[in-house]
Amino acid sequence: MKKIGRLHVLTDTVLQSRFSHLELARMTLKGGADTIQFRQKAGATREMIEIVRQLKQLCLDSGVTLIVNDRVDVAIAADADGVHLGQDDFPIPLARKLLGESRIIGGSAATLEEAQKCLAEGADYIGFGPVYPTASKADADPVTGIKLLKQTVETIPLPIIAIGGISVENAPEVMGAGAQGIAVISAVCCQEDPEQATRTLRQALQTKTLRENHA
Ligand code: TZP
Ligand code: MG
Repeated sequence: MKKIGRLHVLTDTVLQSRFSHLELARMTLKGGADTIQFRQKAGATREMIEIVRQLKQLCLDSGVTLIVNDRVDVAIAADADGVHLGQDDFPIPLARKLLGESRIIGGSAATLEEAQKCLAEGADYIGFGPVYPTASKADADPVTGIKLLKQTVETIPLPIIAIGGISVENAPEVMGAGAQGIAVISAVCCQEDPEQATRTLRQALQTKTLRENHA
């Protein structure tokens, strides 16, 4: 199985339209993203497969993991490394049957109970949040806050990737709560320079690691 990275960039072409999925991936790979998640809620399936195929080649060249949001069919067709599934999406146990053991399945959770359900169903990691308020998801669950993130990290024996309103300012707090990493949309895709924004976020994650190492 490919690595579940620490800095997941969700490519978004709705909140911003300056950059395509491929352009975002190219820039953020240069900036140090170690997981790219293709996230597109609408559009032609064939186009999605073609985009994800191209993303796969980019990610392969960089040794980076490629996840597809929602669409198990697109992930299989384009040979992505895994999928990310919300509570109302394709059920995790059925996705596992189709994808096998070697592909990554991430599950979304906004409560400890949902995280427990993802674990029981066989998820490989959990996207937990929104930890902070976010304007990027219309139907976002209520904000979890940092305390519930920490409790989930302590209870659920899976990598926890924090999501929702994560920025360079609050990333250290999230990592301090024990998250394996972060997943972002606006902190990268909606910035003037997505490559530099990714680099800065990467540094914010590493700062914490260095501090830990010296503790
Ligand atoms: N799931 C929970 S919050 C969220 C998703 C997809 C949106 C994250 O976007 P941002 O801009 O990083 O808050
Ligand atoms: Mg979903």
